[in-house]
Amino acid sequence: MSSGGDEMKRLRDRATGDLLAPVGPSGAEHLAEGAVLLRGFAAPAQTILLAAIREVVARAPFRHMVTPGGFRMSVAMTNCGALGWVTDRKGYRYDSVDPQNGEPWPRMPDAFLKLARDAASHAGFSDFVPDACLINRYEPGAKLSLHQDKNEVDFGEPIVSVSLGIPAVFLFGGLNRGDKPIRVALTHGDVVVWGGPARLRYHGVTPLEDAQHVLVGRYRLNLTFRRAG
Ligand code: MD3
Ligand code: FE
Repeated sequence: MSSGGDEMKRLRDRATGDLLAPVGPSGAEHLAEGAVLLRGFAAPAQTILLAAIREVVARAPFRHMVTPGGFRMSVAMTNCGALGWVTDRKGYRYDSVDPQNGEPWPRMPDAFLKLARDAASHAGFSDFVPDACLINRYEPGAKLSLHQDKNEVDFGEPIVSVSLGIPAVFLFGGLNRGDKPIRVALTHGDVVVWGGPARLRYHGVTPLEDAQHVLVGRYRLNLTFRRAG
């Protein structure tokens, strides 16, 4: 058992990337039915994950997509894996090619696949094989409005999310847009598995506070692993 003070210190050290602080996994937290938070689960793989993100981004650069309503998203996005999530004036969809260059998305790095599968199995989903990884990049002020993820074919499959870099406040709502969301602080290394009855809940991210992370700089990176097709 750790006191509340210890937990506050641990969160603060991880938020700033304090290399001398303990950053490893620290047990599963049950957020809601179907939603499991694995604090620090991705921290042991941080170096290889960040290198792999660089390689993906070299081939498929971050871009600010435009919603069907014509709004430029404040979050910059790219994808890897067989399918990638895209939005434009025509709508939202998964596509096997990057519309920016007409080429297939970069393949999913082995370290991504392993992390996603390990996290899903910790949360009770033993055969999760994602075919899509959406990579979101937030800078201070960027936000993601409340939405549902409904473009995937099988809602029985979970989504695994990995947070890296500066902290964010995640909004976790209900099955109706008007349901009051709970707020969850997500910081470097945190992994959440969203399955079962949590899979279709509304969620979003409040505008990011300005901060620095020693490895990632003034950004938050979020990986979401999905079985899209
Ligand atoms: C809860 N990304 O890319 S990850 C998204 O932090 C997205 O970048 C956010 O929402 C981010 O679609 C949140 C956490 C997340 C992802 C998918 C979910 C939570 C979810 C699907 C259902 C319920
Ligand atoms: Fe989402």
